[in-house]
Amino acid sequence: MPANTADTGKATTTLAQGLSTNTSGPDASHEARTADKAAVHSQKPGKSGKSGKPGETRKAEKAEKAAKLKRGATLKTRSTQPAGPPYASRPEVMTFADELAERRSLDRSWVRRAIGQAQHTPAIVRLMQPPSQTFVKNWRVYRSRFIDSKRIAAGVQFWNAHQTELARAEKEYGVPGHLIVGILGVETIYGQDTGKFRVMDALTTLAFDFPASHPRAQERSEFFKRELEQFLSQQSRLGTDPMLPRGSYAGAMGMPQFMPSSWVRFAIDFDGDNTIDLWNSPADAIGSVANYFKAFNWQPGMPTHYPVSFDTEKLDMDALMAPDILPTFSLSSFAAKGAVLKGAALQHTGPLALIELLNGPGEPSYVAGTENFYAITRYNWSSYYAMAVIELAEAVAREMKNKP
Ligand SMILES: [Ca+2]
Repeated sequence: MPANTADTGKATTTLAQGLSTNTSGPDASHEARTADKAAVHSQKPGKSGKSGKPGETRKAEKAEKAAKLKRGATLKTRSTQPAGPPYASRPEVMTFADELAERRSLDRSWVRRAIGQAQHTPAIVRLMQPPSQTFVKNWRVYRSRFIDSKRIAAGVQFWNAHQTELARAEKEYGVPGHLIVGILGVETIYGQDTGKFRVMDALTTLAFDFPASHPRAQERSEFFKRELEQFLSQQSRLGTDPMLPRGSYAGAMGMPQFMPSSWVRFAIDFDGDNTIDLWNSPADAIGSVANYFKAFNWQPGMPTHYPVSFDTEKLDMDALMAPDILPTFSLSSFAAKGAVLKGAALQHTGPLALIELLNGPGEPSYVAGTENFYAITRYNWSSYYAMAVIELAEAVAREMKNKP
């Protein structure tokens, strides 16, 4: 999900969203997605299995937890089912449809029919709920959902199968193949899980029924209205049925989980068949991710982050954390505030940010993030997401080296 801003939605995305400080994603795409949030919440006691005998409840909870972890907190078909009347019965929604048709010069009845058929989907609203007050981010838990032997093996397989396209993307866009492998692995396990919600249901539900408890409900709701508009414009242009595409609960689509606005701006045809297919063409997905990162100022050859330690005498944590993930500090100002770098980091020329990853009740983890770390957070606005992408990319690359 790229770029854009917002809650993007795939499970993964979701996850990220739950954990991130800045959520939002390629368009929200990634507000990251939220999978994590769902998974973490689902593990809280008392959240599930409220009916039935106590013993059964515990068993059911355990089974559900195991199943959720196994599938990366991905939603199953059951919860993707819409409920309630279609949006055709909501006058303000139909007014929006008329205005959209006017703005975009689309056929009014076609737009009304499309939006009118979309159905309110409670599971989507639930997934977009902000985390509870007591929710504590936990990088180790987050990481364990994305860096596992199954996803690494899938990454190796994907890399071997698409070496040519990955190398071409790197050559043309300056974006390393392993980063693209990391993104596609975290987003959808290389297309294995591209989301089961109808994009129309997701976008319409979030445009008109975004959970009011969210601190940025109004902003998010406007965001999804714009995404809905982009999606319908695109579907109209392509002459396709807007009710068919499926994606994350936030409407993120295909192998790279692009939100509609990211698709329109950054998706490319990279296999030369004159169509852009982010669901079925790994080459198009690879080229589109590379194009996305190039647009967000990926700098070829620059590391994403460096290890950092602290000089407690000089340490000014408030100052170091103030810019959050935005790279701001020169090497000398970083050092003056007590952030200690070593080795290759001392040759770095661009600005740095101190990235803090909370570990629940444990000690936080810290790294010095570069502008390329920041670029990854433009895909999904979460430092946890970015770190998971980087670590999956590195793990797959190591495995490739070990088993050529
Ligand atoms: Ca293509």
